[in-house]
Amino acid sequence: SSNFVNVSVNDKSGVAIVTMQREPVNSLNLELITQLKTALSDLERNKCRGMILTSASKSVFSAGLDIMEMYKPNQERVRNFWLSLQDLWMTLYGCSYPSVAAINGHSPAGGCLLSMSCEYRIMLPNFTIGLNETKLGIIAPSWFVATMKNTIGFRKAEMALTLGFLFTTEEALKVGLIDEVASSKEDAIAKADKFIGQFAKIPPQPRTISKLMLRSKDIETLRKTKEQDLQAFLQVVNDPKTQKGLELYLESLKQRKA
Ligand code: CO8
Repeated sequence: SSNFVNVSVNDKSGVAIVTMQREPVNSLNLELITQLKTALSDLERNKCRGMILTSASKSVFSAGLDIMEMYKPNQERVRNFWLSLQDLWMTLYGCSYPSVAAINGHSPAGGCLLSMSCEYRIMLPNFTIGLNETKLGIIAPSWFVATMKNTIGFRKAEMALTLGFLFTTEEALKVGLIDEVASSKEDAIAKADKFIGQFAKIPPQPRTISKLMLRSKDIETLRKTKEQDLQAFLQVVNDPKTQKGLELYLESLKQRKA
């Protein structure tokens, strides 16, 4: 465990709960991203039996990428920020152990990406989830898009992405963006344990190979185009129009509160 990520492993089941705890909204800054990636890689090395990703917050799973990482960025840091996000996604999307998102709060944009990268999603009622990038005037990268397409299918992904649609828990269940609704965080963890428990009877290697047969193409695509993807991101981030847009969005987030 580290300051923004808590890892607790159940000695009996071998299942790890990875809790994001960067207040107030688990926005993904360089440190949270790096700590998550380290935690997931450590679990891989220690041959854990399953991983449940959740949040310490009562109302937000993750608010997505930390806008402050992209607003008037230091060039060296924003470069590392994006490379570490790519790395985190490749690690989570391709991990060998069963992965479940226990979505106990709002999960927009990057929060939705993390959720979709798991194998199973359980969400609490009255929250929202989706790739809302177009609504913010930005474009979700191709690997965000691929992840959504793989989760809910072409047609539904196209509608969701073009509209920048944020689904309520009920809508997400209907469209297949989540798999189950839980009444509380404890219930979500219990349901996640139950999902992971099903693999106790399945030989791990065939399980992993099957998972990767479905997922490795998109992972390899990013691995091969990491640098181009980075350059495309940097170009967008450094565009004055993007900076103006982020500034207005930050102001609107503050005003919503006042
Ligand atoms: N980054 C940085 N700070 C944030 C973020 C964020 N993503 N989200 C919220 N905050 C800040 C708020 O400004 C506020 O700060 P302060 O206390 O200083 O006023 C604090 O966190 C608490 O936020 P709220 O008061 O809004 O908390 P609520 O519990 O009322 O609401 C929500 C939580 C629903 C998560 C709400 O904060 C929200 O909607 N946040 C924005 C979510 C969002 O749209 N994220 C998109 C990020 S972009 C992304 O992930 C992918 C981009 C990929 C392509 C990039 C190409 C350029």
